[in-house]
Amino acid sequence: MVHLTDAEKGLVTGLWGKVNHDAVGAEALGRLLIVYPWTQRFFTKFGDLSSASAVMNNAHVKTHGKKVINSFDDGMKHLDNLKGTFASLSELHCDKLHVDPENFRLLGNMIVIVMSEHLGKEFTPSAQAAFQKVVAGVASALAHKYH
Ligand code: HNI
Repeated sequence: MVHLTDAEKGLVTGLWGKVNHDAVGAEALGRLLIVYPWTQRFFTKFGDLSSASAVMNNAHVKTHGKKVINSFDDGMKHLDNLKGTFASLSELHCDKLHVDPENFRLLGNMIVIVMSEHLGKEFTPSAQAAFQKVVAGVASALAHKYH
């Protein structure tokens, strides 16, 4: 269970409000598929993922990245109830999609990297520490219903 102080919550929601969510989602999913190529096995229907530029320009990656980040954004609005917020998605990823929950942690790290790229110096070490708690919390909420 992750716990954020009020100051950390203010920090993460403030910075989250400054980035383009759809762009962050698309870039984070794209990086996941490039850095950890075995994650491509879940997305064979996306078509050409044969090179880094093919992945980053793939329209399906962009669309799915937006979908994922919209859901992540929902979590940002419910930092005190991540488990409840992601309960049904946890069941879906376990029972229907068979996604290994380790992948949620990997994607969380990609979201942090892309946030850092978008925010530059504003993404201070304290901001990163708070944000890492959020992505860890989302990953553990998404893994919560696994059996
Ligand atoms: Ni994920 C579908 C949210 C991480 C593989 N995923 C979804 C949907 C949402 C979603 C929302 C759409 C559900 C629906 O159609 O009802 N996924 C999230 C969130 C995270 C996440 C919030 C983490 C922050 N998903 C991942 C990861 C993988 C993943 C890390 C695999 C590496 N997700 C999938 C797959 C689908 C999916 C596969 C179905 C895609 C499709 O369209 O068939």
